[in-house]
Amino acid sequence: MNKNTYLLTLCLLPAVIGAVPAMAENLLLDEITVRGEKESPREESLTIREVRETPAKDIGEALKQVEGLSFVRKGAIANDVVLRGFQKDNINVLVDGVRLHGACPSRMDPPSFHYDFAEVEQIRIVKGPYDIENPGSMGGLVDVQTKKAGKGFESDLNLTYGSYNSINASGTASYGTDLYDGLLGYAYKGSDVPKSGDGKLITDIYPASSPNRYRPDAIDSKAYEINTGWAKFGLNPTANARTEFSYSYQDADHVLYPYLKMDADYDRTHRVNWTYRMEKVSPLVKELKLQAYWDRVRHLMNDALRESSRPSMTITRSYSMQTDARTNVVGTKMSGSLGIGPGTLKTGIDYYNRNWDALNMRAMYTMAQPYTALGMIPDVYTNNFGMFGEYDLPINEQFKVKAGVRGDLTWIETDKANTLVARGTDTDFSEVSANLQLTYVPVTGLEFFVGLGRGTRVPDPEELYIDVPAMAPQVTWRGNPNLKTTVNHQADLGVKYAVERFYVNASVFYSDLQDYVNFYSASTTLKSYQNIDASMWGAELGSQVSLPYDLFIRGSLSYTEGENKDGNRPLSEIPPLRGTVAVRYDNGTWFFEVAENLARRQDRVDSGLNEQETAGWATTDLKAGLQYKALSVYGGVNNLLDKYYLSHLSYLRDPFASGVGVKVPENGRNFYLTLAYTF
Ligand SMILES: [Cu+2]
Repeated sequence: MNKNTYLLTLCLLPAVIGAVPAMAENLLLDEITVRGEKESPREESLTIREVRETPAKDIGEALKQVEGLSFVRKGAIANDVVLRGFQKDNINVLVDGVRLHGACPSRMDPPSFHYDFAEVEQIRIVKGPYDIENPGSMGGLVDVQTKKAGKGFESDLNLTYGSYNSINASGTASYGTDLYDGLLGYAYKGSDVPKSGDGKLITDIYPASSPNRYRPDAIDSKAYEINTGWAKFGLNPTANARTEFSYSYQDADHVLYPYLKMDADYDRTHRVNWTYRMEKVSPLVKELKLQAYWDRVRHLMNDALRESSRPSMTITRSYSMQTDARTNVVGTKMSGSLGIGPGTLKTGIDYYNRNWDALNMRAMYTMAQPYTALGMIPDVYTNNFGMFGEYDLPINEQFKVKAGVRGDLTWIETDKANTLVARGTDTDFSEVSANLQLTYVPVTGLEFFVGLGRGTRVPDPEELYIDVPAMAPQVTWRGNPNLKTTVNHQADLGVKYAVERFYVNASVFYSDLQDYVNFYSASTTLKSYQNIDASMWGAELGSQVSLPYDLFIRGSLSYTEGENKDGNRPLSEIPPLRGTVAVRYDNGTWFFEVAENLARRQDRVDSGLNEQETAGWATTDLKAGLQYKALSVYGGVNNLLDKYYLSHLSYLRDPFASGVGVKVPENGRNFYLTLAYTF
């Protein structure tokens, strides 16, 4: 059997033996029921239980257990979500519908970096262009839903300790009555630098000659230190109305990014969200929702921890390069569900404004004026106004049709100049997105899904206006102010079979991408962005099954292929074929699980960016857990055999690549133990 058929067989195994009846009754079964019966085949979810059981350091890493999702590894934390082959602005990563962007032009702080696990209740994932409630869900949506207070007094404490002295400690306390409720939370995360399977620190990946290698005193310093605090208050003025106000502050310090040439000195994030919801307003108006939010990130990065910052004639500060970046977003949305005809019309309007400013200072940019501040992102304002409507029509017991349309107006304007654009340069976009979704249930438990969608996303301020000039032979990194909107025409086909103790979910998609924003080498000394015609296709397979004797099997398989049709070569940064199969004993009191993770080698690489092939790998994870009254204990070991391996998305394609062949390996064998106590 070759590796592909082996993977496929492993994943189908649960389906084959799923017909066997079983007896277990527990939380896992409930999750299987929810996934099997309530979720559309185009949706996935991840519960906080599943996150807590793993040693994942952030949401980006935790999501890798969902089929179709993977992440970009830049260091010990701050992993960036990849949905199928889509990443960055090709997907939306929101929290409670709030648009939160990172400040770093190198995505040191992707959206999912800015909240703690303890804030999270559940993560909802929509694959494909089927979310029309938000602008830009072109490749899909990841919406993190935060916890709210229950009735009475509740509190929980979580403490995880693991290899590399990693600590994740959090506590929440809440109190609620029928009229009002409140929740307070605090979390601390910190870790030393992890080691890969060859016993080396993940910061120790540079050749001795590289200016980007860590200084001896920094190579084994803290990998990150993050403090997060949050509060949420709710008021229910009537039985059918609720208003919520939440605030969160996060302070991340000293975060190492061996993937890049710089490290983060700090990231400081504020997030405010207010919502008002009314149900059963009238026979026509089933629901009315108002939302307003604001968030802000400040980010400072430099090379102070690297050899490149050693004092010299030109390097007169503690760094040779630094970027000071900030971004903030204000947004509002009004939406309602109306009972019109036999179906429900969901409609709304929304607006957001994002400001993004990044100043770059380099000792060596010009000899005459060292450390001149350059408008790397020239104080750009992005305004977006959108309207949407989605009609959900149940035709009969077997057929359900959903159709949605969304219109967006976007204008993006610079408030500073750089060497690429003048102050006041603006670009306008107007776009229509739409989709049609058909669900067919021929018999109970069997569901077919067909989706046709048109999703759009405008170029982001970085792709349009970024400016990092350099003197040849160094590579200049420059935006392209003439970029057009990317339009994705996608077809999805899904089938799900679910009975009480088992489900299997298979999906296939094809995506035709007009004006896909591609990063490319314009010359040997210039990297920029271009619109190209591209396509992606892929498939996912997932299943969970409950067997006799409290045994459970879970399997997943994901594949995506991307093609640059203009360049006749693969798209860059597409994850390889990947799968997991896990066997678990779980009697509701304690569990034990063995999981085997496999990835095929990725040989579809973009020669235009000098992308390199990545070898395949297999790792084994073990975990166990025990629940005793209010106390839960989880522990495990990941990468049991201490394999040295790399994810395909573990190095920067350029122009700030920290050296050819310098990749950030995955962690070697690592242990963790979590204690969770709920009052
Ligand atoms: Cu940064």
